Amino acid sequence: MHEIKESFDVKLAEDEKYYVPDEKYRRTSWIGDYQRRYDEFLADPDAFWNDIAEELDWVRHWDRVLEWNYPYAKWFVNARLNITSNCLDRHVASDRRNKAALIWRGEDGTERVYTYQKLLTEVIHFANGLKKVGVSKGDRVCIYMPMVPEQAIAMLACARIGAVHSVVFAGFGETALNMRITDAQAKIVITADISIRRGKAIPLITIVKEAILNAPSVEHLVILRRRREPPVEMRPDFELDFYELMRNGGADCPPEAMDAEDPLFMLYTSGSTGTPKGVVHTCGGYMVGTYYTSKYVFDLKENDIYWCTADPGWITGHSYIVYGPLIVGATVFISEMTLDYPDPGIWWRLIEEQRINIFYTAPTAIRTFMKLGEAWPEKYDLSSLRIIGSVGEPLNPEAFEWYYHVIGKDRCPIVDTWWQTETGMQMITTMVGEPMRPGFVGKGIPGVVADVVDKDGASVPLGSGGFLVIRTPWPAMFRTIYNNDERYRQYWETIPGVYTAGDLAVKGTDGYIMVIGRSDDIIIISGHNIGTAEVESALVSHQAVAEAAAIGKPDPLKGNSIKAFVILRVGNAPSEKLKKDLMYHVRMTIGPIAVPQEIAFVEKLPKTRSGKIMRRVLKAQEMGVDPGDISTLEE
Ligand code: 6R9
Repeated sequence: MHEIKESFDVKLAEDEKYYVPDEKYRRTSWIGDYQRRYDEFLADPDAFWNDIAEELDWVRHWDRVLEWNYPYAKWFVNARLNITSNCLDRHVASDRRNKAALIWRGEDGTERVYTYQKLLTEVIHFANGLKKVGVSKGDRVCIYMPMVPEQAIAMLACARIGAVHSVVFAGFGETALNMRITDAQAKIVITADISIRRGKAIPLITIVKEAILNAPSVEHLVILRRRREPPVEMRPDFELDFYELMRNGGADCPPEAMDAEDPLFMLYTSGSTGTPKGVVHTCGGYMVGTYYTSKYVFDLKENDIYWCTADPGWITGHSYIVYGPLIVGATVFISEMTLDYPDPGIWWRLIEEQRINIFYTAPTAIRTFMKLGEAWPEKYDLSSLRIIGSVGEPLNPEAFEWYYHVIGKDRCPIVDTWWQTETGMQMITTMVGEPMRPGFVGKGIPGVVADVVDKDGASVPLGSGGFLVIRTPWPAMFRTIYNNDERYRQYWETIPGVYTAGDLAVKGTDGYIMVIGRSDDIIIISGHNIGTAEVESALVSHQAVAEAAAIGKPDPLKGNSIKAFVILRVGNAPSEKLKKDLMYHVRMTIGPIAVPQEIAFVEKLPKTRSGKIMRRVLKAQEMGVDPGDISTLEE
């Protein structure tokens, strides 16, 4: 998997800058005293997870919390449960029955509100509809839908009957979709006729039809018909209307009693090389892990309105739009809106209108807003915000500062959460109430033993860099890679005994962890290792720069040299002088070794659809070679 290089020295400018949140955060948060909770966990991990799991509904209690047979874990051994009982029935049986579970805002301004009762009713009907067309426990169902409530309903309906969903982000093209359908041997594909982006209808159905041409496992297409005039035509028997299927499903669908270790879903994640991997998550541990983190990391309280801007097509949407927040019983806002349509104020307007309390987004969005200027957020009242979160990429100090001051108004704690598709749940962050340090994600949450190690697995001393690992199993960990257990084991065998995340990190002198980037995103110049993200962070800290990507280019003398691609902030023009300024700026920030030899000013950077810069595409372009698998590329 990840090629492990020698450990590296980092010359961090360790400025001791912290932001200390108001004392009330610690006093009122679910987590309370982080260190005390962490010590409780360390003293007895099984008891720690046991107590969290006890807060949920189970059909059968577990015999043991954990059976760890390295690298294979069984969590909540022999327990039985259904995650939708905890997302829905549990609340419907309580005071939350009439509470809004989902509030959805479409691009055209349409708003739909689902109470917990309404959501349960629709999930049950759709689940019965799926049963009627032959879907049963263990069958794989591919969901390829835009960001509409029906996407969550389809996921939950699968979970209700024990079918394994494989959600594919609706921005993927036909080859990527076909590969995911055939690898999973999906029996049903649930889709929509169109998705709507920036006021335009994008025909999803034509992509699906191409994608299933060579996918003999597919028995039916279920189509959500959004376009009324004229409605898309259906091929009899093979194609089924989403709402017709729902109407024909009965009103009674007892939740399937799943073994805690039965698969709940699979989700493909792009390896930086090679084919995408079908990451498999199971019912029990994933439920406990996403419940615990939703409640404690976001500090969700009964009356909060929570907005995560991710698409459910990514793990962030699975864990922190659909499952986690619903298990907690929260009100989740979902919006189909792109961040700058109809104008770049739209997200802030939605926060004002909806009185959002907890907001979770990605650094790439934050940097885009930085580029667009403060005037947009300043037009709106953001005073409802209590906690703001980040995920997906390193939140560089400049983006942290901007987010903290301009959006959080120096008041809201930032939870910068490090985790992965494979981890299923948030793993490292600065818990609400703890001092925050720009550039550093923080520490392992209670329940997670995170560390930075050298290539032999020895802990690096405070103040040095190495590989980010997790030392002990956690409930929401993935259990395998679908049809490729060898690839699962590689994660645990790259550095024996621990889970190697594939990220490079630095352990600060205070134990806080800074994630530098993927370990494959490292450039070795004259024997010195430089993380692309370090160079990028330095560039972005210059007032003229909005975004930057750095790559290594082979150099006969130095091994590699750095080329940087830079997007300027509005109001700055490319010039030779600015190039020199930027080079000087990197020299002063990191040192001469990290100075890009070349800088190119660009309008756009190639990104994955989840917002991660695809440096490998830039590199291939630069070298004039084939970029390999680009199915995850944005446009
Ligand atoms: C949740 C998600 C995982 C990779 C991960 C790392 C990067 C995610 C981060 C972060 C720095 C953070 N990453 N969160 N890097 N700080 N807070 O994004 O999952 O799509 O599987 O990506 O994303 O490189 O290894 P996934």
